[in-house]
Amino acid sequence: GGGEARVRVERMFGLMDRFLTSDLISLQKDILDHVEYTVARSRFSFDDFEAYQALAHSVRDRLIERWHDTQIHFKRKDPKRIYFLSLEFLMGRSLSNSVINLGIRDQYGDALNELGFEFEVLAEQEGDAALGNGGLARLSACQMDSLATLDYPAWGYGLRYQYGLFRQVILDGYQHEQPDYWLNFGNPWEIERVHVTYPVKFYGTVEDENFNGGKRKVWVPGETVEAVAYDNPIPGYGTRNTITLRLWAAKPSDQMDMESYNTGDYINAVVNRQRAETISSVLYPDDRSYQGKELRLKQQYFFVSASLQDIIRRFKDSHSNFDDFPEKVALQLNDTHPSLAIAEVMRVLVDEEHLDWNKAWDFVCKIFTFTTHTVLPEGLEKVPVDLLESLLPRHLQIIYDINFDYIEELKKRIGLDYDRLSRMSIVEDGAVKSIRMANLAIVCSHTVNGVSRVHSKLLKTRVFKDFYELWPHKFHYKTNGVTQRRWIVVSNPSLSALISKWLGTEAWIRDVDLLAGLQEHAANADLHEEWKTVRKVNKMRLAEYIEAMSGIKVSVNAMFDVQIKRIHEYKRQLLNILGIIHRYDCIKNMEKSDRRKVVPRVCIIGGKAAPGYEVAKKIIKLCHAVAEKVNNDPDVGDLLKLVFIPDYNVSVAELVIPGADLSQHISTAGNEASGTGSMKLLMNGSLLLATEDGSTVEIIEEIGADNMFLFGAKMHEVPALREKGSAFKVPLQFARVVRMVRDGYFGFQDYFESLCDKVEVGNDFYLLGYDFQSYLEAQAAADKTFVDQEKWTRMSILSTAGSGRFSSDRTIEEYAEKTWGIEPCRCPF
Ligand code: F55
Repeated sequence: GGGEARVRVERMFGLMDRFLTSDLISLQKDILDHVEYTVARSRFSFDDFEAYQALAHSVRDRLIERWHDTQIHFKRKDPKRIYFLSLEFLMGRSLSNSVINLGIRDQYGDALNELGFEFEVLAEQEGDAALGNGGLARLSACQMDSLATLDYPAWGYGLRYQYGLFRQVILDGYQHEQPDYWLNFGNPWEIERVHVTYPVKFYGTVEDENFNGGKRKVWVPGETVEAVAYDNPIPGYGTRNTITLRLWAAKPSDQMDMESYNTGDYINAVVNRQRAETISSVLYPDDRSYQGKELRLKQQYFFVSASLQDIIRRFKDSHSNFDDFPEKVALQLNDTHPSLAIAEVMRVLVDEEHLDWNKAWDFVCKIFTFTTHTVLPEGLEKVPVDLLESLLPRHLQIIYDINFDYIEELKKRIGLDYDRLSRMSIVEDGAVKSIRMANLAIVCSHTVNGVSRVHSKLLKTRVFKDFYELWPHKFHYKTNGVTQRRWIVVSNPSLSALISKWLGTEAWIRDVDLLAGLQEHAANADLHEEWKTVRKVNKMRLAEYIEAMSGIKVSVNAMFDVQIKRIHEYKRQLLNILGIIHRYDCIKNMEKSDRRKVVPRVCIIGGKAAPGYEVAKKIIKLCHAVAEKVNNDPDVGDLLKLVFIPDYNVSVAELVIPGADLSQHISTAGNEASGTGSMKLLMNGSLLLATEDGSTVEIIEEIGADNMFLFGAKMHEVPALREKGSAFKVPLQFARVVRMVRDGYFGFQDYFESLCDKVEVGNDFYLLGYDFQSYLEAQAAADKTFVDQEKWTRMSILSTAGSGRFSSDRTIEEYAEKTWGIEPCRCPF
């Protein structure tokens, strides 16, 4: 037996080429082999898309090798692992990011050139993986990149939606939504694990069962759906480590509908089985009015249950009992969306593994950590008890039991202050009795993190004040960050090369603090010239895209002013548009001879409105109506253009950000928990026009207020200003531009009426009127600076130089050391 096995193993090793090599010939041979055998096209006849597919498969092969080695290494070392649970990951494209992190971008470029292809052209063939809405989801993606790069033993878990975030189509200036068929053209970046499946159960009843002379609860579920794993390898940069993002897809289970086969209605039974797949069919657009929907709750539990079965199976593979569970497992809740995991861990440990309730509770309190991304109390998730009771009856009981023990403890701590007790309860006894998911997450996690310093302060003083007073030690923050691999190296290769040249090293790609080394060259004339050239080329690329998308020709000598983010009232795209109307109005009313003094602008706005968010949709329409007027006015010409970029997503961001001279982050102070777009733009040398909100407060500390254009009410002033309502005077110019919209100057008078009402004195919740004057002043300062190109360029260099703190590498290191208690586990080369 043993001898035969050895012979077999030796033969297998003899047949293996060891690892794939990445010299020119090997890459070309692999690409052509994939053209012929994977894509099944002739190697003498294939188009750009097929070339992309083959190229992607050759990269995938190289990812898989490292990924296997990493997983074996983790298994052998058995370190404490971090499991990052998130319902959203906004990965964007994978090709460029992968070859850069693998360190073979140049080799691929050369290999393709010889075959008559250009890497960049093929990279454009890839569609985005858009399994998320906005900042929260892109943050997860950046953090996965940092976890891999910093060698942490980490797994991401999420849902493999069949349809990602809707595609935005603009017709006559109105937003329409279309499904995102991202899987129709295949996905080379995932590995289907047909054998990694788990049953996930729903509905049914809870029964009492005799056990060891006593009683215990057993859940008798009514429906079973199968979760199938799809693994997405995430390569680190400058390391062999390649970690896993495991996404679950729903499939009908073998156990489903067995009886109905006997009814004779076989066809119906098979057709009905397919309904199981709806669970992972579509991503919910960030839309509060959708709270309390059964499908959403099903998605949450489906992904939580499958992930925990997987995590517990992995733990049991190398442990014979649960004693070490909290020493080996950390579970990170990305917002409240996965917080059913808390009840699920209790259920599995108590009902299935037969641990004592108190022991299980002790584990829960040691393994869960929670990060919240909102400042709005009304943004907090609530699940109606009726819904939970029907879908997950045992989980509801467990949540009630947790709440009972917790409230008893609480009474001992704070006495019988019933108002406070009811505010802090996990169960809300309102018109609709419901579960407060944030309260559940706070009670059961050992750490609650905010995403910026001011966000954390708001959590402590307002949103979660009661909890902070009870457990001050639980509350922390980790200022968000973004990965410089994607947001400089992938998306802005010429700036990347320039930075490496002036720093004399590429080490900043792993150690972003080195960017500060640019400061000493901030006044260097040679650097200025090269910096301006890089920026100009990026603007030309963006200008071409704008013309292709919208037919609008823009001048690269104009200042490119961008606001790209989800459309929300609090983010105040409306303030931007009203400012543009004011600019237009000024140009119109000027002496012709004065127009020469106007600094030309291209205003670029991009972002999606949630499908049910009427106000946001009206803002998009207003943007188009104003653009129509401004862009076709011969009095204006190149002095002002307004462009709405449709279907803003990660790959559009990669194009727009490097071409931005100025970027706007103008939320009403106290509303943006952090904001991460600002960090990407800062890294790319865009100057910021911003309010003192979320992460901008910390950006100011890094680059100094004189290197940006700040305006607006401060956070501490906002509550009083809202109360005062009409007590402050709104500038005449503001009244005038609102009036222009109201009077139909841009058409669609009736449609815009309600939008105008929203900013009328007394009704102006987001303080557009109050901030308008200082907004215009900040804009004027930006114009003035732009004329002084030397000053502008210096500020731009200092922006990049000061962006080091906003790398997700720093954020992840803080999480690892302070919150999760994990250590790097580096796979040897
Ligand atoms: C998605 C789904 C639901 Cl149900 C609720 C919210 C969201 C969502 O996309 N939130 C989101 O993106 N929040 C943002 O998170 C960023 C990362 O922390 C912050 O920078 C940003 O301030 C915050 O709005």
